[in-house]
Amino acid sequence: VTLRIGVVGTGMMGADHIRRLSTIISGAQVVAVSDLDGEQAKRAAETAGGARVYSDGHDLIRDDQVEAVLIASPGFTHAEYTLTCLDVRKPVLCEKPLATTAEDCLRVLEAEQAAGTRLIQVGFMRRYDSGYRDLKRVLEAGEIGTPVQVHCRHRNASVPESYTTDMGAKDSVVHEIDVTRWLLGQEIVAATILMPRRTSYAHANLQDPQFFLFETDQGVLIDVALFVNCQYGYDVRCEVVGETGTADLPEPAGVHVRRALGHSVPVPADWRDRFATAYDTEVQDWVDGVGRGAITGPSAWDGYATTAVAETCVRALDEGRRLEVELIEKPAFYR
Ligand code: ISE
Repeated sequence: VTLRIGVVGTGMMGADHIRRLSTIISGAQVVAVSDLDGEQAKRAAETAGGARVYSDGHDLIRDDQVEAVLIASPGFTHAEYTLTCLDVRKPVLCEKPLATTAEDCLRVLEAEQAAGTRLIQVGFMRRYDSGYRDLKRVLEAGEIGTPVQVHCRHRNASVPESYTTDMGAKDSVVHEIDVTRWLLGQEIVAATILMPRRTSYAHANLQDPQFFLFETDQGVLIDVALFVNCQYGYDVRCEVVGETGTADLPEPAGVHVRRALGHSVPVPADWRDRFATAYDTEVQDWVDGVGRGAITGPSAWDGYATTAVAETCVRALDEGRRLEVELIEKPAFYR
């Protein structure tokens, strides 16, 4: 059986997912795409071998031919599209964020609970990366004892003019927020943000780098050094310090070249490259889960908790102080 999928948004991530669904994923077919940019949508439909083209994502979601929806439009549109999916009870893989405010996430949580069954998976692909999975296995096997600290680095070669200071938390560090919650099985309860010396390579509206300090409900300290104009490539690192040892996220595989008294390894260009296999595994897992009627990936609760932390970061940045994260009690539905 083939799952008929509609893809909302044909920009960078949408186009990448359409390519993936059409060439790598088994048991899926892209039957419809939508985008405000009609020309771009048409090109995307061609790469999918001739899908229907919509200008309005809500119309695509309501199309009877569409059985499941992948949302890859800009973040501020996610909540409304997800709510429409819930309205017509279609399973959805929503790229992060689930919504840009915690309040909107809560509307989605309520609608999903009212639907009575899990229909939403949020696109936190790092949970599908083999390196993060190995790291989680090491922690769960107790190999380094109880974790006490996590040190993360998140670096992008550069970002466009449209990337503003608040996106550091909302667009980039959300990945560390989600993946450390998942690695530790703990919620983040407080955030402090520091603004170190600004790089001369950042555009005028952007504070870069930024330094995040998180505290979990069990007192683990997580630091994330974000630097989105590092110039040299896409670099994500994570070290967990336990009571009896440490564990590092493995570096991506690549050919080590030693020549002319030097030694080099390639650095990925961006996240599509670094996490390509993770995205493939994520989307296949979602397609298989929908087929079985059991979605098991990152839930709407994870979408809510990460957005709530990211939102707290933005306020902590504005107010220049440590702030606690206010989370609702986790509904039984998500336990
Ligand atoms: C981007 O939006 C992503 O989702 C990437 O995974 C992240 O690493 C990057 O920093 C973000 O800008």
